[in-house]
Amino acid sequence: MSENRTLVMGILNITPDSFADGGKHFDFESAILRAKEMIDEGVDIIDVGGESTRPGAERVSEEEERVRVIPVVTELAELGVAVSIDTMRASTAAAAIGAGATYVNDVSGGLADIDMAKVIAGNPLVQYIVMHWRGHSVAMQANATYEDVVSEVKDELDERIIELLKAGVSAEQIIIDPGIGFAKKAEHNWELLRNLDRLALLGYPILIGASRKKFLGELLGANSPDDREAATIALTTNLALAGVWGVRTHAVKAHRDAIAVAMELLK
Ligand code: PMM
Repeated sequence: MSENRTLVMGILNITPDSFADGGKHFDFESAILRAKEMIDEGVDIIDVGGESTRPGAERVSEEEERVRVIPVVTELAELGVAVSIDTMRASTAAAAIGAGATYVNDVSGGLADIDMAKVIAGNPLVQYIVMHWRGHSVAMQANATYEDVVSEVKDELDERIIELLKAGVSAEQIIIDPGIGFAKKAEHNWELLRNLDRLALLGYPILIGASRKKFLGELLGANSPDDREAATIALTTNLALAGVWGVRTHAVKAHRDAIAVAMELLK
């Protein structure tokens, strides 16, 4: 899939309330239309989510989540694009894998559902994105306290990895993500982004989800997520230069272009 470049994971939120694209692709037809646009723009993986994780968001029921995501996962897998399911629930992950998803993106890194590790271990061809997390959305900003954010995120991810390996997940399945904006203040996000080489010492590929997030708005005075796109592209260029495995973004073409520039600079 890649020529050893950073991959673009395109965001497809089937939710009424995600911060940047909530409500835009809430019905099946508009979700598929948006996915096809992303495929035309060169997306590597489409990340389908049915539950908003923005700070303060309420959880959706298991049934509602499945009704939102499974038909979309099925259709996208049939179109031949790599599909990731963004879920904290083992049952949703299992259903999505059955429908053709080959990545499970779990913002809780397995902490929200103890059965998740079993599902991942039982599907050795599936890759598992283990994000750093300190509790559900309603409570998460209260947990944004660190002495040394880079060491703590690294150690907490390491604990998750040890548990996953014990449960039978293989090292080749694991991708790590520091969880930009999840129980983190702007200064924590920047500190992590400045020190990805320290997270890389864990020995796993790194995914970064910074697209249009609030810390970029705080830097620029940009309240609207759309006004944070240029800053997101600047970040992608640098992340590609730093050799991250993937970026999770709303726009696709601009990020493929930024990565192409970075690859040329690295030659
Ligand atoms: N951020 C969001 C949702 N899912 N998954 C990973 N792996 N990393 C992230 O940073 C991440 C995520 C929240 O953003 P959204 O509301 O735009 O989906």
